[in-house]
Amino acid sequence: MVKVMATAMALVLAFLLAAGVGLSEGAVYKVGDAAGWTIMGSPNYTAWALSKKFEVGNTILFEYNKSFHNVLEVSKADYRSCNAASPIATFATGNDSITIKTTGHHYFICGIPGHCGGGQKVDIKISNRLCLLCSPFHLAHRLSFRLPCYLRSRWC
Ligand SMILES: [Cu+2]
Repeated sequence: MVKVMATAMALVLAFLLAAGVGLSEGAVYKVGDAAGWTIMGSPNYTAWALSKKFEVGNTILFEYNKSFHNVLEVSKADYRSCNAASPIATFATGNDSITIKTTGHHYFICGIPGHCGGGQKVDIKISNRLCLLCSPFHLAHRLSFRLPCYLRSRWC
């Protein structure tokens, strides 16, 4: 009987973990939230990005008026200098979903002259999921504890 109970609990735990991973992997983050991807009102995309905990498999959604903006994935140097001349990738539909497949920084700017300089740029940073120190916190985060999130952001 004890063994049956243990097996049942293991199954429940496995299910919770799988559900947590699934939710995390499929998460969609709309850049700028309600404001979207714009220069109107000078949204602070740095603060926006810092308020999220991105993970591999997450989707970043850029919504904007394609007559006025676009999305360029660029190198770190081009992100810093707002150089739109040599993008890694270009998106221009006005409704671009970009799934982040690797850890590290992913830099995006608007390629319309003056917009990146005006703040229309965002750095999507994804911590290394294999960080040993943080693994227990990742797990806890999936189970919706808030404090470990804070610890994780400090250490990874
Ligand atoms: Cu723009």
